Amino acid sequence: MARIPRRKIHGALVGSTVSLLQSIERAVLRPLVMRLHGKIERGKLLQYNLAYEGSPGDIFVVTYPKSGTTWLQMIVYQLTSDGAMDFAHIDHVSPHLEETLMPRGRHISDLSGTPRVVKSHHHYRDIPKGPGKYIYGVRNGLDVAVSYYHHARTYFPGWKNRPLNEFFETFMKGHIPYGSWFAHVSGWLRNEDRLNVLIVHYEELSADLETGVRRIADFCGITIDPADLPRILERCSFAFMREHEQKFALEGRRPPPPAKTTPFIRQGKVGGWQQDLDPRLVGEFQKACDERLRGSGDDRFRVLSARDAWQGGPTAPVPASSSARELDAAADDAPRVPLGSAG
Ligand code: PPS
Repeated sequence: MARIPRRKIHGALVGSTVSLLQSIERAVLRPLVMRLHGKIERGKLLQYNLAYEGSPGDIFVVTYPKSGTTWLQMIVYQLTSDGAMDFAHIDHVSPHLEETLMPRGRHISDLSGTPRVVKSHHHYRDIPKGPGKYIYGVRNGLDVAVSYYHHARTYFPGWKNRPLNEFFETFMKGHIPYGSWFAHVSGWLRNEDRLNVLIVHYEELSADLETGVRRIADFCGITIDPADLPRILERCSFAFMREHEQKFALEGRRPPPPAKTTPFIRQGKVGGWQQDLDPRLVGEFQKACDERLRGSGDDRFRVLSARDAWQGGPTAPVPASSSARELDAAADDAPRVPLGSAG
């Protein structure tokens, strides 16, 4: 029988040890490190939130990304000031909690403006809680997904030339900054801690900006001087905000992305998804909507899905079925990556 050279045996042993160690790294160490990282991040968040001494005057503008956050920031700014456009970026008048304040160790109590207005994309469980006012903006999930895709193409490394279908699947899995849209929306609409939340639909603002603005003003305890109304409506219009794009786009507060193909104030349409998404994906989304958002049998989630159009009327908090709650808790563990670093 021919002898196998020792070098070969040695080589084979080293090879299999390396691949065993790689498998252990992939299957055990990496997930462990990620989980540990997640726990540290949660600890930091908890610490930050515990330091928050809420004030009834505080206003939080909260959304899942691409749901009309900037529009709401502009509405609140126009309502709470003389509306001058002398700010360099909207972030200077209502800073982004997790991208501008937290990383610099700045607290809401460090803000000097009155009222203190903060933007956040936090899930319900992560938001600093207090007696302030929380304006939660929601938008039909299909329009959110398409808008997020354009955002990803511009701001996320590696997405410039990837197709919408691929992004949509990633969106459905919640493997993007801020995780699952379904978990985000249902957590906020459920409002289990009974925060002072006003739900504002993107579709509602789009159908009748004046009524939407008045509803937000009422919620914030602001009386609109009739002389100011034309200015507020004009400055919150799509055309005006597009004209001042640099005061709203992400690159207003960081270097411009190399792959900017689409304006930040992009299209501003309701139902734009109908031109872009193929029916199979819409079907998947609708099924998930039925399971995750309508699990309670409550129709107030309807406007967010593919089938239904905006019917008008305010949205009240919604109880969820226990299965919807479990799904949300699982999705809530999605990595929290800043929208800016990834996009
Ligand atoms: S971000 O990056 O999460 O803060 O983005 P966000 O501001 O939430 O959402 C961006 C979308 O909002 C649209 N937008 C408007 N629509 C109508 N009227 C006005 N005034 C307005 N301002 C912003 C913006 O165009 C993005 O939607 P899409 O569908 O991409 O156009």
